[in-house]
Formats: sequence, structure tokens, C-alpha cells
Amino acid sequence: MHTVLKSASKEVVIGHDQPFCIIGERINPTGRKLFQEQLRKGDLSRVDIDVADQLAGGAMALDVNMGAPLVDEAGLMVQAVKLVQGLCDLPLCIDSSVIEALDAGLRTYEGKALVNSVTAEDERLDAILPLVKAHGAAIIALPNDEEEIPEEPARRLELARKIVEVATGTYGIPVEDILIDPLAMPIGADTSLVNRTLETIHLVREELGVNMTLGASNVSFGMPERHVLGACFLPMAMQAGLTSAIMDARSPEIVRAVKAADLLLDHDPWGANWIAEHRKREAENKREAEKR
Ligand code: THG
Repeated sequence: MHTVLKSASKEVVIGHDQPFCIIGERINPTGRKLFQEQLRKGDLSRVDIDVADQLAGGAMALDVNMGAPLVDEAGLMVQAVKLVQGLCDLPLCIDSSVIEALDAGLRTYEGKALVNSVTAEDERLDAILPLVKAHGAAIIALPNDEEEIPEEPARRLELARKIVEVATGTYGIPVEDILIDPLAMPIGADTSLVNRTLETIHLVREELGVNMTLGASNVSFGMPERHVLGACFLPMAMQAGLTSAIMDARSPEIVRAVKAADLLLDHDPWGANWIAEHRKREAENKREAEKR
């Protein structure tokens, strides 16, 4: 099962036999006061830095979220999509809870985007899936509905199955264009939550066979040593069947743990990527040493 995302000039393939897809989380004002203020003034200069840092860190796609209080989110999404597509050739994940912002982002985007996200609520499905179909985009599906964000992995699977059925059956969206989000929650709130996420990943892998993604930084929220937790969590999730994550691509600790897991889980034939990246770092270190 391969999910193909495209920018104007580049393709990224997500799959259980592929290197893990690192989606950079950083273009998102949530929890960033200064960035929120800048966006309220229509200043998107911070995005340049966030793109550069994530590219340097090894991002393979970028999440774009413009959700902040008192902003025209649809207008900002249009500007951000244009800006980011001018700065790099990575496919984008258009992230908003506002349907107008998803629509505006999709209209502006050149390529095959990932739409983030749809829930199992009938009203959301009926509003968002026609847009996804019309643009030939892929989608992230969250297994929660109007009643609950279920804790039980079996219930999450049930809601994931519902979304897959509606998306493929009613709207004719190819099953390979649906990424299930098994719901990552803060370990700081309840230390049993990550086990639920890992169980859900395992169940979705077994029962639906589709690709998955999640917000990896949710797990470490509010805890010290976030990078260590990320570097431990992601290989566990990959072993259970996770094929991509919206994550901190700027962290060498986390990115290198993902690359190591790719190699150890046989998603890096002959260790070619692992060795190439090691040689690149060695050459960089040598160049730095010669400068001194
Ligand atoms: N699933 C899906 N999409 C998502 C999420 C998810 N999109 C948003 C979010 N969750 C994933 N993205 C982030 C981005 C940043 C952080 C967490 C998740 C984060 N930011 C720092 C903070 O708030 O502490 C920023 C602080 C700062 O730099 O000042 O932790 O679950 N489908």
C-alpha cells in the first residue's frame, strides 16, 4: 500500500516497505506567542526560518498550520502555501480544523497534497471528502466522532474503518490515499496512553493495512527531555506499523533514531541511506575541522 504525495516537482512515497516519512511539524503557531503575533500582523517571515531548519534536519514533507486566534486562517493558508512552495520542493500537509482554510490551501497548492484532517463525524466527512476527491489529494483520518475521542484501540479501529468505508465507498477516494492517525496523547497526562496508541497502530496495520501518521510531539508534551522521548517512541511506533509522523524534524536525536529504525526494520536496503548519511556527516566534520 503506497501513498504518493507530490509537490510541483517532487514525489514522496509512504509505505510499509519504504523509509519512514518525516513530516516537519514546525510551521504551526500553536504554543508560539511571538509567531502568533507576527501572523496577526500578516508577517510570515518566521516561516522562512522554519522551512530552512526542517529541510536541514531531514524533513521529507512539511505540515502547514496557520491556526491562531484572531487571524484570517484561509487567507494566511493561501500565503503560506505559496511561500513554502517557493522556498522548497517538498510536498505539503495542509493542516486546519477550518474547512475554508483547507479549501483555500488546496486551491493554491501545486501537486498532490495531504489534507489534515477529517474525523468520523458525518458532517465533517460530507464537507471535507468532496474537496479531497475534487483535488485528488490524500487525507489524514482521525478516529474520533461527535461523542468521544475513544481510549479503546478497538473503538478507534471501528471509527477508522468507518472513515475508510465512507471515503472509498461514498466518495471514491482510493484506499491508499487515506492515512489513519492512531491518536498520540501526552504521556504526562496518563502513562498508559502510549500503550493505547501502539495497540491501535498494530490493529490498524493488521485489519486495514493502510498507512498511518500521528503528531509525535504530542507524546512528550509538558515533559522534560522531549527529544529522548521522541527518539524512543518513534522506533516503537514504527515497529508496530507506523509509516510516517508529523514530528520535530529539527532534532538530530529524533531523526537519527528514525533512520536507525529504518535500517533495523529492513526499510533501508543494504543500509545505503544509513551509510551515505554517515559519510556526509564525516565530510562535513572534516570541512569544519579544516576551516579552524
Ligand atoms: N495529528 C494530526 N495533526 C496534528 C497533530 C496530530 N497537527 C498538529 C499537531 N498534532 C502536531 N504538530 C505539533 C507541532 C508542535 C508541537 C506539537 C505538535 C509542539 N510545539 C511546541 C510546544 O507547544 O511546546 C512549540 C513551542 C515553541 O517552540 O515555542 O510541541 O496529533 N493529524
